Amino acid sequence: MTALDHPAAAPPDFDSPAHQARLAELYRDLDAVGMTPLWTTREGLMPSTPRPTAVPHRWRWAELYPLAARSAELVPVGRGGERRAISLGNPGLPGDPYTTPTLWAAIQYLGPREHAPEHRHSQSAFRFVLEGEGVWTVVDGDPVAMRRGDLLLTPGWHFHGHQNVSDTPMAWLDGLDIPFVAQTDQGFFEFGPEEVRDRRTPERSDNERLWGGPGLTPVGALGARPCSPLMAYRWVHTDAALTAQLELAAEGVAGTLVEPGHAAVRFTNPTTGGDALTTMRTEMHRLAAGTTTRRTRTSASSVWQVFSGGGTVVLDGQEQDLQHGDVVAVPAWTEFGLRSEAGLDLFTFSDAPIFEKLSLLRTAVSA
Ligand code: GTQ
Ligand code: FE2
Repeated sequence: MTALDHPAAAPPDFDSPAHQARLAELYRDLDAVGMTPLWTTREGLMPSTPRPTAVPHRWRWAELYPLAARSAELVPVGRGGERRAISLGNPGLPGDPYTTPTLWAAIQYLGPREHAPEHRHSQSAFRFVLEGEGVWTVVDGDPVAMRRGDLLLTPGWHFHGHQNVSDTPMAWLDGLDIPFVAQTDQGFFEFGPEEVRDRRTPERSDNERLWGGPGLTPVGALGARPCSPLMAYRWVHTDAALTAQLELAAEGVAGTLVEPGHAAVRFTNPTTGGDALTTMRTEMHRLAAGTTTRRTRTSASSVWQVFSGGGTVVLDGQEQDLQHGDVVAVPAWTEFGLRSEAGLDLFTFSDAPIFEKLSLLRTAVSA
Protein backbone atom coordinates (compact mmCIF):
# COMPACT_ATOMS: atom_id res chain seq x y z
CA MET A 1 0.00 0.00 0.00
CA THR A 2 1.36 3.42 -0.92
CA ALA A 3 0.57 6.79 0.55
CA LEU A 4 -1.58 7.49 -2.49
CA ASP A 5 -3.87 4.63 -1.56
CA HIS A 6 -4.93 6.39 1.65
CA PRO A 7 -8.14 8.36 1.31
CA ALA A 8 -7.63 12.07 2.15
CA ALA A 9 -8.48 12.80 5.80
CA ALA A 10 -11.70 14.75 6.09
CA PRO A 11 -10.86 18.40 6.95
CA PRO A 12 -11.83 19.24 10.53
CA ASP A 13 -14.97 21.27 10.93
CA PHE A 14 -13.39 24.47 12.32
CA ASP A 15 -16.73 25.89 13.34
CA SER A 16 -17.97 22.90 15.28
CA PRO A 17 -18.46 23.35 19.02
CA ALA A 18 -16.12 20.40 19.64
CA HIS A 19 -13.37 22.02 17.62
CA GLN A 20 -13.86 25.39 19.34
CA ALA A 21 -13.68 23.75 22.75
CA ARG A 22 -10.39 21.97 21.87
CA LEU A 23 -8.98 25.22 20.49
CA ALA A 24 -9.83 27.12 23.68
CA GLU A 25 -8.12 24.36 25.62
CA LEU A 26 -5.03 24.62 23.40
CA TYR A 27 -4.75 28.40 23.94
CA ARG A 28 -5.11 27.93 27.69
CA ASP A 29 -2.40 25.23 27.77
CA LEU A 30 -0.04 27.24 25.53
CA ASP A 31 -0.49 30.22 27.84
CA ALA A 32 0.20 28.13 30.92
CA VAL A 33 3.73 27.34 29.66
CA GLY A 34 4.36 30.83 28.26
CA MET A 35 3.91 29.99 24.58
CA THR A 36 2.38 32.59 22.25
CA PRO A 37 1.27 31.73 18.72
CA LEU A 38 2.45 34.11 16.01
CA TRP A 39 -0.86 33.78 14.13
CA THR A 40 -2.75 35.67 16.86
CA THR A 41 -0.08 38.36 17.38
CA ARG A 42 1.71 38.87 14.05
CA GLU A 43 0.03 42.15 13.13
CA GLY A 44 0.97 43.85 16.40
CA LEU A 45 4.46 42.37 16.53
CA MET A 46 5.33 42.79 12.86
CA PRO A 47 3.30 45.73 11.52
CA SER A 48 3.74 46.87 7.93
CA THR A 49 4.96 50.24 9.25
CA PRO A 50 5.82 51.29 12.84
CA ARG A 51 2.85 51.65 15.17
CA PRO A 52 4.15 53.59 18.17
CA THR A 53 2.29 53.63 21.46
CA ALA A 54 3.80 57.04 22.09
CA VAL A 55 1.75 59.89 20.63
CA PRO A 56 2.70 63.23 19.07
CA HIS A 57 2.56 65.83 21.82
CA ARG A 58 3.41 69.45 22.54
CA TRP A 59 4.30 70.89 25.94
CA ARG A 60 4.12 74.64 26.58
CA TRP A 61 7.25 76.21 28.04
CA ALA A 62 4.96 78.76 29.69
CA GLU A 63 3.55 75.85 31.75
CA LEU A 64 6.78 73.91 32.32
CA TYR A 65 8.90 76.74 33.66
CA PRO A 66 6.64 77.91 36.54
CA LEU A 67 6.21 74.28 37.68
CA ALA A 68 9.99 73.80 37.74
CA ALA A 69 10.31 77.04 39.73
CA ARG A 70 7.70 75.79 42.23
CA SER A 71 9.68 72.55 42.62
CA ALA A 72 12.70 74.66 43.56
CA GLU A 73 10.73 76.36 46.34
CA LEU A 74 9.68 73.02 47.81
CA VAL A 75 12.36 70.45 46.96
CA PRO A 76 16.07 70.76 47.70
CA VAL A 77 18.60 69.36 45.22
CA GLY A 78 21.14 66.90 46.59
CA ARG A 79 22.52 63.41 46.98
CA GLY A 80 20.05 60.63 46.21
CA GLY A 81 17.62 62.45 43.95
CA GLU A 82 20.72 64.00 42.39
CA ARG A 83 18.97 66.47 40.11
CA ARG A 84 15.97 68.79 40.15
CA ALA A 85 15.01 67.43 36.73
CA ILE A 86 11.39 66.89 35.73
CA SER A 87 10.74 64.67 32.75
CA LEU A 88 8.16 65.27 30.04
CA GLY A 89 6.27 61.97 29.94
CA ASN A 90 4.53 61.00 26.74
CA PRO A 91 0.73 60.72 27.27
CA GLY A 92 0.80 57.52 25.18
CA LEU A 93 3.26 55.89 27.61
CA PRO A 94 1.43 56.35 30.93
CA GLY A 95 3.34 55.20 33.99
CA ASP A 96 6.75 55.73 32.37
CA PRO A 97 8.53 59.10 32.47
CA TYR A 98 9.57 58.66 28.84
CA THR A 99 9.18 61.33 26.17
CA THR A 100 9.51 58.67 23.47
CA PRO A 101 10.29 54.94 23.91
CA THR A 102 14.03 55.77 23.79
CA LEU A 103 14.36 59.43 24.82
CA TRP A 104 14.07 61.42 28.04
CA ALA A 105 13.48 65.16 27.81
CA ALA A 106 13.37 67.07 31.09
CA ILE A 107 13.47 70.56 32.43
CA GLN A 108 16.21 70.98 35.03
CA TYR A 109 16.23 73.94 37.43
CA LEU A 110 18.96 75.26 39.73
CA GLY A 111 18.27 78.14 42.10
CA PRO A 112 20.81 80.85 42.94
CA ARG A 113 24.07 79.37 44.39
CA GLU A 114 22.70 75.81 44.28
CA HIS A 115 24.75 72.88 43.07
CA ALA A 116 23.88 69.36 41.89
CA PRO A 117 26.37 66.72 43.11
CA GLU A 118 28.73 64.78 40.84
CA HIS A 119 27.83 61.35 39.49
CA ARG A 120 28.32 59.28 36.36
CA HIS A 121 26.14 56.83 34.47
CA SER A 122 26.10 54.75 31.32
CA GLN A 123 23.32 56.97 29.95
CA SER A 124 24.46 59.74 27.60
CA ALA A 125 23.23 63.26 28.31
CA PHE A 126 23.25 66.78 26.95
CA ARG A 127 21.89 70.13 28.04
CA PHE A 128 20.40 72.68 25.67
CA VAL A 129 20.08 76.21 27.03
CA LEU A 130 16.95 78.12 26.01
CA GLU A 131 17.69 81.15 28.15
CA GLY A 132 19.84 82.35 31.03
CA GLU A 133 23.37 81.71 32.22
CA GLY A 134 25.36 81.41 35.44
CA VAL A 135 25.67 77.59 35.64
CA TRP A 136 28.87 75.69 34.97
CA THR A 137 28.62 71.94 34.37
CA VAL A 138 31.77 70.19 35.50
CA VAL A 139 32.51 67.26 33.15
CA ASP A 140 35.29 64.96 34.42
CA GLY A 141 36.73 67.87 36.39
CA ASP A 142 36.52 70.39 33.52
CA PRO A 143 34.06 73.26 34.23
CA VAL A 144 31.99 74.15 31.14
CA ALA A 145 29.94 77.37 31.03
CA MET A 146 26.27 77.04 30.07
CA ARG A 147 24.77 79.98 28.23
CA ARG A 148 21.84 80.77 25.95
CA GLY A 149 21.81 78.69 22.76
CA ASP A 150 24.68 76.43 23.82
CA LEU A 151 24.64 72.63 23.60
CA LEU A 152 26.67 70.98 26.36
CA LEU A 153 27.50 67.26 26.28
CA THR A 154 27.89 64.71 29.03
CA PRO A 155 28.74 61.46 27.20
CA GLY A 156 28.16 58.18 29.05
CA TRP A 157 30.36 57.39 32.07
CA HIS A 158 31.79 60.93 32.41
CA PHE A 159 31.48 62.38 35.94
CA HIS A 160 29.35 65.51 35.97
CA GLY A 161 27.90 67.99 38.46
CA HIS A 162 26.25 71.36 37.93
CA GLN A 163 26.78 74.54 39.93
CA ASN A 164 24.95 77.82 39.76
CA VAL A 165 27.47 80.50 40.74
CA SER A 166 25.01 83.35 40.10
CA ASP A 167 22.24 85.05 42.06
CA THR A 168 19.56 84.14 39.56
CA PRO A 169 17.90 80.77 38.88
CA MET A 170 18.62 78.92 35.65
CA ALA A 171 16.61 76.24 33.83
CA TRP A 172 17.46 74.26 30.74
CA LEU A 173 16.41 71.24 28.68
CA ASP A 174 18.07 67.90 29.47
CA GLY A 175 18.14 65.13 26.88
CA LEU A 176 19.14 61.59 27.83
CA ASP A 177 18.78 58.06 26.48
CA ILE A 178 17.35 56.91 29.86
CA PRO A 179 14.39 54.97 28.35
CA PHE A 180 16.56 53.13 25.82
CA VAL A 181 19.11 52.20 28.48
CA ALA A 182 16.41 51.19 30.99
CA GLN A 183 14.43 49.06 28.54
CA THR A 184 17.55 47.20 27.39
CA ASP A 185 18.96 46.71 30.93
CA GLN A 186 22.15 48.68 30.26
CA GLY A 187 22.03 51.02 33.26
CA PHE A 188 25.12 51.59 35.43
CA PHE A 189 25.43 54.46 37.91
CA GLU A 190 28.06 55.70 40.38
CA PHE A 191 28.08 58.56 42.89
CA GLY A 192 30.97 61.01 42.75
CA PRO A 193 31.97 63.43 45.50
CA GLU A 194 29.14 65.33 47.19
CA GLU A 195 30.80 68.67 46.48
CA VAL A 196 31.51 69.79 42.94
CA ARG A 197 35.28 69.24 42.78
CA ASP A 198 36.31 72.19 40.68
CA ARG A 199 34.67 75.51 41.43
CA ARG A 200 36.56 77.46 38.78
CA THR A 201 34.39 79.32 36.29
CA PRO A 202 36.63 79.70 33.25
CA GLU A 203 35.36 81.49 30.16
CA ARG A 204 36.61 78.54 28.06
CA SER A 205 36.81 74.96 29.29
CA ASP A 206 39.94 72.83 28.75
CA ASN A 207 38.14 70.67 26.14
CA GLU A 208 37.13 73.76 24.14
CA ARG A 209 40.71 75.05 24.23
CA LEU A 210 41.92 71.71 22.87
CA TRP A 211 39.13 70.83 20.39
CA GLY A 212 37.29 74.12 19.79
CA GLY A 213 39.32 75.38 16.81
CA PRO A 214 37.45 75.16 13.46
CA GLY A 215 38.66 72.02 11.70
CA LEU A 216 41.77 71.79 13.89
CA THR A 217 42.57 68.39 15.43
CA PRO A 218 45.42 68.20 17.94
CA VAL A 219 48.00 65.88 16.38
CA GLY A 220 48.87 64.61 19.85
CA ALA A 221 45.30 63.30 20.15
CA LEU A 222 44.57 61.86 16.67
CA GLY A 223 42.27 58.87 16.33
CA ALA A 224 38.55 58.16 16.24
CA ARG A 225 36.63 58.26 19.51
CA PRO A 226 33.06 57.03 19.95
CA CYS A 227 31.88 60.31 21.56
CA SER A 228 32.87 63.87 20.90
CA PRO A 229 35.78 65.11 23.06
CA LEU A 230 34.32 68.63 22.62
CA MET A 231 31.72 69.21 25.37
CA ALA A 232 30.39 72.62 24.31
CA TYR A 233 28.88 73.79 21.01
CA ARG A 234 28.47 77.56 21.33
CA TRP A 235 25.55 79.55 20.03
CA VAL A 236 27.81 82.11 18.37
CA HIS A 237 29.08 79.37 16.02
CA THR A 238 25.71 77.64 15.51
CA ASP A 239 23.99 80.94 14.71
CA ALA A 240 26.72 82.04 12.30
CA ALA A 241 26.59 78.70 10.44
CA LEU A 242 22.80 78.87 9.99
CA THR A 243 22.96 82.51 8.91
CA ALA A 244 25.65 81.67 6.35
CA GLN A 245 23.65 78.75 4.90
CA LEU A 246 20.66 81.00 4.19
CA GLU A 247 22.82 83.88 2.91
CA LEU A 248 24.80 81.62 0.58
CA ALA A 249 21.60 80.07 -0.75
CA ALA A 250 20.24 83.57 -1.41
CA GLU A 251 23.47 84.33 -3.29
CA GLY A 252 22.80 81.34 -5.52
CA VAL A 253 25.32 78.90 -4.02
CA ALA A 254 23.96 75.36 -4.41
CA GLY A 255 23.84 72.64 -1.78
CA THR A 256 23.82 74.73 1.40
CA LEU A 257 20.25 74.08 2.62
CA VAL A 258 18.12 71.06 3.57
CA GLU A 259 15.42 72.49 1.27
CA PRO A 260 14.42 76.04 0.27
CA GLY A 261 14.26 78.31 3.34
CA HIS A 262 15.40 75.53 5.68
CA ALA A 263 18.92 75.63 7.14
CA ALA A 264 20.25 73.06 9.63
CA VAL A 265 23.45 71.99 11.35
CA ARG A 266 24.24 68.71 13.06
CA PHE A 267 26.44 68.70 16.17
CA THR A 268 29.23 66.27 15.30
CA ASN A 269 32.15 64.45 16.85
CA PRO A 270 35.27 66.13 15.42
CA THR A 271 37.22 62.85 15.54
CA THR A 272 34.80 61.03 13.20
CA GLY A 273 32.41 63.54 11.59
CA GLY A 274 29.56 61.38 12.98
CA ASP A 275 27.06 62.24 15.69
CA ALA A 276 28.46 63.94 18.80
CA LEU A 277 26.92 61.24 21.03
CA THR A 278 26.60 57.51 20.31
CA THR A 279 22.87 57.17 20.99
CA MET A 280 21.44 60.62 20.25
CA ARG A 281 21.54 62.89 17.21
CA THR A 282 21.49 66.63 17.99
CA GLU A 283 20.75 69.39 15.46
CA MET A 284 19.69 73.02 15.19
CA HIS A 285 17.23 74.00 12.46
CA ARG A 286 16.28 77.43 11.14
CA LEU A 287 13.30 78.27 8.94
CA ALA A 288 13.54 81.57 7.11
CA ALA A 289 10.39 83.71 7.32
CA GLY A 290 7.62 82.35 5.10
CA THR A 291 8.95 78.79 4.87
CA THR A 292 6.90 75.58 4.77
CA THR A 293 8.97 72.39 4.95
CA ARG A 294 8.15 69.21 3.13
CA ARG A 295 6.56 66.48 5.25
CA THR A 296 8.74 63.57 6.27
CA ARG A 297 8.58 60.38 8.28
CA THR A 298 11.45 58.58 9.95
CA SER A 299 11.68 55.43 12.04
CA ALA A 300 13.70 57.46 14.58
CA SER A 301 11.74 59.21 17.32
CA SER A 302 12.62 62.81 18.12
CA VAL A 303 12.06 65.78 20.40
CA TRP A 304 12.05 69.42 19.27
CA GLN A 305 12.31 72.64 21.25
CA VAL A 306 11.55 76.11 19.94
CA PHE A 307 14.62 78.27 20.54
CA SER A 308 13.35 81.48 18.99
CA GLY A 309 10.55 82.70 16.79
CA GLY A 310 7.30 80.83 16.33
CA GLY A 311 5.36 78.78 13.84
CA THR A 312 3.33 75.64 13.35
CA VAL A 313 4.17 71.97 13.51
CA VAL A 314 2.08 69.46 11.56
CA LEU A 315 2.04 65.98 13.11
CA ASP A 316 0.08 63.34 11.17
CA GLY A 317 -2.04 66.14 9.74
CA GLN A 318 -2.76 67.79 13.11
CA GLU A 319 -1.48 71.36 13.49
CA GLN A 320 -0.06 72.73 16.75
CA ASP A 321 1.19 76.25 17.12
CA LEU A 322 4.68 76.74 18.50
CA GLN A 323 5.89 79.44 20.85
CA HIS A 324 9.13 80.21 22.66
CA GLY A 325 10.47 77.14 24.49
CA ASP A 326 7.66 74.75 23.54
CA VAL A 327 8.73 71.10 23.38
CA VAL A 328 7.32 68.57 20.90
CA ALA A 329 7.57 64.76 20.94
CA VAL A 330 7.54 63.06 17.53
CA PRO A 331 7.12 59.26 17.69
CA ALA A 332 8.49 57.00 14.96
CA TRP A 333 6.84 57.24 11.55
CA THR A 334 4.76 60.30 12.46
CA GLU A 335 4.36 62.56 9.45
CA PHE A 336 6.20 65.74 10.45
CA GLY A 337 6.32 69.19 8.89
CA LEU A 338 7.01 72.78 9.96
CA ARG A 339 5.79 76.18 8.88
CA SER A 340 6.76 79.67 9.92
CA GLU A 341 5.62 83.09 8.79
CA ALA A 342 8.10 85.12 10.84
CA GLY A 343 11.05 82.71 11.15
CA LEU A 344 11.77 79.87 13.55
CA ASP A 345 14.85 78.34 15.24
CA LEU A 346 14.45 74.84 16.67
CA PHE A 347 16.77 72.54 18.56
CA THR A 348 16.13 68.82 18.05
CA PHE A 349 17.43 65.47 19.24
CA SER A 350 16.59 61.94 18.14
CA ASP A 351 17.55 58.30 18.58
CA ALA A 352 18.61 58.01 14.90
CA PRO A 353 22.26 56.99 15.61
CA ILE A 354 21.10 53.79 17.35
CA PHE A 355 19.04 52.63 14.40
CA GLU A 356 21.48 53.90 11.80
CA LYS A 357 24.21 51.70 13.31
CA LEU A 358 21.86 48.70 13.17
CA SER A 359 20.75 49.39 9.56
CA LEU A 360 17.19 49.82 10.82
CA LEU A 361 16.74 53.54 10.15
CA ARG A 362 14.20 54.40 7.43
CA THR A 363 13.08 57.78 6.19
CA ALA A 364 10.41 58.82 3.71
CA VAL A 365 9.34 62.15 2.23
CA SER A 366 5.59 62.36 1.77
CA ALA A 367 4.96 65.88 0.41
O1 GTQ B 1 21.93 66.38 34.93
O2 GTQ B 1 22.98 64.59 35.47
O3 GTQ B 1 17.45 65.04 33.46
O4 GTQ B 1 21.64 62.33 35.66
C1 GTQ B 1 18.34 63.04 34.32
C2 GTQ B 1 19.42 62.36 34.87
C3 GTQ B 1 19.65 65.03 34.30
C4 GTQ B 1 21.97 65.14 35.09
C5 GTQ B 1 18.48 64.38 34.03
C6 GTQ B 1 20.61 63.02 35.12
C7 GTQ B 1 20.73 64.37 34.84
FE1 FE2 C 1 23.58 62.73 35.31
